Amino acid sequence: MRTLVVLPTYQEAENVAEVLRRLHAAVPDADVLVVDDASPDGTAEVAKAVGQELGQVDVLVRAGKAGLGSAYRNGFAEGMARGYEVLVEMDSDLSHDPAALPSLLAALQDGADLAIGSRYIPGGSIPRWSVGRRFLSRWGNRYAAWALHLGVHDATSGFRAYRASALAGIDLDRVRADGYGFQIEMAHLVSRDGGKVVERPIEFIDRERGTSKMSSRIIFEALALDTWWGLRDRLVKLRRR
Ligand SMILES: Nc1nc2c(ncn2[C@@H]2O[C@H](COP(=O)(O)OP(=O)(O)OP(=O)(O)O)[C@@H](O)[C@H]2O)c(=O)[nH]1
Ligand SMILES: [Mg+2]
Repeated sequence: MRTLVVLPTYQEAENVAEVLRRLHAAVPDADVLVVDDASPDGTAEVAKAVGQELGQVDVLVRAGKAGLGSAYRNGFAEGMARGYEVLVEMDSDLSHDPAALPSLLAALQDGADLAIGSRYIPGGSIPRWSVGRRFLSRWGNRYAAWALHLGVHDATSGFRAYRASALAGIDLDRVRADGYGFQIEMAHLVSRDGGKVVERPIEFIDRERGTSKMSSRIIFEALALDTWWGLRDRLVKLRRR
């Protein structure tokens, strides 16, 4: 299946070269689209230079920092227009090991529409997270699964592969959420449309270099949106009765 890995970057000059090299080694047939938001640290230049050397790497530079969800919406639209059959989401801070990507792609070959790299199924792990962060992520996920009737243990994971045909039914311009909320919203939309969502275990490595762009705003956005979508779904069902 023709595969495009969409790699959003903001201030990842220290990580992007290694991510691209490891991706190339793990999935030599896949193409890569780096979506960089004009990172002041020169991430795009590093990506272009390594891309020249490896091949199959395009770099889309946007005007300024517009958020993770927006970068994926852009990258997916571009990939669909170019006719890719599979679109992959992955962080570019080495938290997601490219070596795990073949197992996600194999799940799509086996018929899944969305394969999520999961920390919360047997075999999955987050070795270096603090108790506080673990708690927030685990319970945030439990809440999202409950509010949205999602049969998924790790709906906030940003390491995943989509079948393009499953994305085609989703109006990406109407997907509004940005961080964790974006991941939850996309899983919700694929499964609501009858898509088959599966999870495969991953080990999530905490970033070693560069700085986090995660904020409390992103966490509250996700919790508020889960609640709103859950209530909306229930209202729609009630009205249909
Ligand atoms: N293009 C683009 N990429 C972004 C933006 N915000 C974050 N990213 C990228 O999205 C990925 C995830 O962001 P992180 O800052 O690592 O967020 P996180 O993984 O939840 O937090 P950490 O635990 O600190 O790594 C990274 O590859 C970032 O470079 C943005 O506004 N635009
Ligand atoms: Mg990260």
